[in-house]
Amino acid sequence: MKSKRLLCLFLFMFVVYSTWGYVEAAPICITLNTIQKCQAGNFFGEITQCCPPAAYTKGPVVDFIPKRDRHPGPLRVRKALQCLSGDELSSYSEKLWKAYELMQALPQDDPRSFYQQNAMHCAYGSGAFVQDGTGNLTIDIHFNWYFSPWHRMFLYFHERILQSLLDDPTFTLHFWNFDNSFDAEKANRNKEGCFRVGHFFPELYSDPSKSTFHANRSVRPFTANLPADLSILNRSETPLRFVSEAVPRNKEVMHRSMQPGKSPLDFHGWEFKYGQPQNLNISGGGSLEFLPHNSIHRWIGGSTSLTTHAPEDPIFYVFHSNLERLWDVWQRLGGGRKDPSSPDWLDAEFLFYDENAVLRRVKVKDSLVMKDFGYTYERVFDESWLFFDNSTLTPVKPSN
Ligand SMILES: *[C@@H]1O[C@H](CO)[C@@H](O)[C@H](O)[C@H]1NC(C)=O
Ligand SMILES: *[C@@H]1O[C@H](CO)[C@@H](O)[C@H](O)[C@H]1NC(C)=O
Ligand SMILES: *[C@@H]1O[C@H](CO)[C@@H](O)[C@H](O)[C@H]1NC(C)=O
Ligand SMILES: *[C@@H]1O[C@H](CO)[C@@H](O)[C@H](O)[C@H]1NC(C)=O
Ligand SMILES: *[C@@H]1O[C@H](CO)[C@@H](O)[C@H](O)[C@H]1NC(C)=O
Ligand SMILES: [Cu+2]
Repeated sequence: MKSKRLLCLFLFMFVVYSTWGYVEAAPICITLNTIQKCQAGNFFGEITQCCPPAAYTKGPVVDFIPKRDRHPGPLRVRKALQCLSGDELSSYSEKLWKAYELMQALPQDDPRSFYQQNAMHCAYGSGAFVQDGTGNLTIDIHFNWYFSPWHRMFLYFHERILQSLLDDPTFTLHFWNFDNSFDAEKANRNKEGCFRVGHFFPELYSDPSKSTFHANRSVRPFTANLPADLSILNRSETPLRFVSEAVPRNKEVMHRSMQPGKSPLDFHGWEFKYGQPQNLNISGGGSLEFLPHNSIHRWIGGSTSLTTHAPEDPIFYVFHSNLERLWDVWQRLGGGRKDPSSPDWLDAEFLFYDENAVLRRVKVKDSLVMKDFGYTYERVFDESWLFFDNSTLTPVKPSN
């Protein structure tokens, strides 16, 4: 444990006292120094100003080890939004809307504010952070293998802040099960879980009078009976696609994205190590990031299609919770699916603000097991795409 921690410290000292050209490959480490040297970002020509508020960059930095530091108690269950109903739906809606109202009401320069949630994602995603000691090598958590671990941690701290605002450590961010295009309710009536189609935009995020609403979306999420389109990224035109057309394509995309791949990088994305320039090639994203994730961003459209603004829409947090769920599903599917074993990935460190506005350091290697964070997901119908036969573009009847 200690020696790994030293890696990032050593790296920083080495870099400061010698020429960085000699540095061997090493993980990306965000330190207090990185945060303090935050600069204007540049995302494909958009100049961003999204550095953390200066008053909160003095430290301390406190290690966060999910298994040790999560709220005690039983695992919370993140549920599929399309199956919430009755009393559970009404009490959950009230809490959710209240939580975002409170977060949106925090001052802009409070790192826990809704404004700063977007800013943090923007800083990490638009080259505002420079690799310590390199002068001009910037950092990104998209288009590379940090995508899944970073977004899991980001959501986790977002959820802790919502819990703290509600003064309810059991509050749970649910998920948009956009990947389930198959209504399996009848066949699974007596089973525990959610088997309803999940590909329509969640209603909890569609009410203009509520804090989870965001007007800056394309027409698609506002169009009745229009399923999310997981292959929209791969077309130059973006016509509306109705159920019969989108469903087989979505299943095919999911089936393909969740394959073991030839190496873990096919799922996780290109390597990105200390000393390398930030990659802005979208092909660097792994199979989960590249198609389903990028397509959902584009399908919702408006500010969600812009990396530097996407978390301004509360829907961001619930479609990303489904993506990090899918990482867990992928790990458990086996069949050669294995996370990278390179220390350049495992020893990477990121900083986030917790519910007390304290900087917390989490390592990639501590983020690999979802349950360590204290939650799990409701069982849903992944068989929707799992048994898809891509040679015929038709679904195979799932065996239940
Ligand atoms: C970054 O810094 C290196 C080394 O100082 C220099 O050679 C390179 O031109 C710089 N690149 C940019 C884009 O400024
Ligand atoms: C994009 O679509 C083309 C034509 O439909 C297909 O050949 C190609 O494999 C697709 N690429 C991806 C990444 O889905
Ligand atoms: C992005 O990467 C892909 C795959 O390696 C490559 O074919 C493509 O030319 C790259 N695009 C740019 C703009 O560099
Ligand atoms: C949507 O948000 C983006 C990013 O903030 C902004 O550039 C754009 O003007 C907004 N569009 C509308 C219609 O408000
Ligand atoms: C079907 O999936 C397999 C395994 O991922 C892949 O090798 C093959 O190219 C896919 N076929 C089509 C038509 O996409
Ligand atoms: Cu992101």
